[in-house]
Amino acid sequence: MSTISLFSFIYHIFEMGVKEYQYKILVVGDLGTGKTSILKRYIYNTFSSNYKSTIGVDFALKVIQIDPKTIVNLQMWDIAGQERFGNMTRAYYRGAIGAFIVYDVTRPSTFQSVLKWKNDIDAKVELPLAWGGGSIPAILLANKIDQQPNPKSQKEMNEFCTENMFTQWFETSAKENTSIDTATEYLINHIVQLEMSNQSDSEYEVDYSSSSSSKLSLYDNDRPKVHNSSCC
Ligand SMILES: Nc1nc2c(ncn2[C@@H]2O[C@H](COP(=O)(O)OP(=O)(O)OP(=O)(O)O)[C@@H](O)[C@H]2O)c(=O)[nH]1
Ligand SMILES: [Mg+2]
Repeated sequence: MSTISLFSFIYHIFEMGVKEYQYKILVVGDLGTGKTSILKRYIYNTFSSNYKSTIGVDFALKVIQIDPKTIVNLQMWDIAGQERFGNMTRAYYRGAIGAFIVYDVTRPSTFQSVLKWKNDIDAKVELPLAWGGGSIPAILLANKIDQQPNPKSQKEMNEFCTENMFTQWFETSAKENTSIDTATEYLINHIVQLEMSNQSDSEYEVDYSSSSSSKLSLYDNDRPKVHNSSCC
C-alpha cells in the first residue's frame, strides 16, 4: 500500500467513526478438559482427538466486526491445566476482561476444580476501575457433552452459577461444535455492554509487559489459515 493510500485508509477509518476494542479473555480449567480444543474450534473450526497438553500458555487472536462501527480484537489466552493456580497465573491473568472456566462432564473431579479456578482468577485480576472494578465476568463451560450428558441438571447449574457468581453457563462440545460460538458471543456482548454502561471513552488497553517470558507459540503447524483470524 502506498503512503498516500495508507493515509486515506486511516482517514477513512476515523471519518467512519469506527470504534475498536481490545479484550483479553482467559480460558482455564483442569488438564484435558478441552480448553485448547474449544479455542481451535472457535478460531480455526478444526478438531483433533489427539491430546497434546499445553505447556504454560498459548494465545490466539480473532477480529470480530460486531456492527459497521464496532470492531473487537479478541485475545484468547489458553492457560495450561497443569498451571493449577501456580505463581505464573498472576502474570497470565493481567489485563483480562473475561474468562471461560471449562470442566469435562465425563470427569466429576474437573467440576470440583472450577471454583478453585474462579477463586484464583478473582484473587488475581479485576475489572478496570473505570468500569467499577470487581470480578471479571466468568462463563462456565460443561465440555464434551458429545460423550455423555452433563451429570448436573439445569437447576443445579443455574443455582451453582448464581451462588458462585458465574455470569452464565453453557454445555459445549469442541468435537461436534456445540454452543462454542454462542458462548463466546454471549461473553463478548456482556463485556461490550459492561464497557458501554460505564461510558468509558477510552478503549481498554491490555498490558502485555508481563507476558514476555510466557510461551507465545503458534498452535500446531498444520493450523489452517482462516480469514479474519490470526495468531501470534
Ligand atoms: N469427545 C470429545 N473430546 C474432546 C472434546 N474437547 C476436547 N476433547 C479431547 O480431550 C483431550 C484434551 O483436549 P485439550 O483441548 O488438549 O485439553 P486442554 O484442556 O487444553 O488440556 P491441557 O492443555 O493439558 O490443560 C483431547 O484428546 C481432545 O481431543 C469434546 O468436546 N469432545
Ligand atoms: Mg491445552
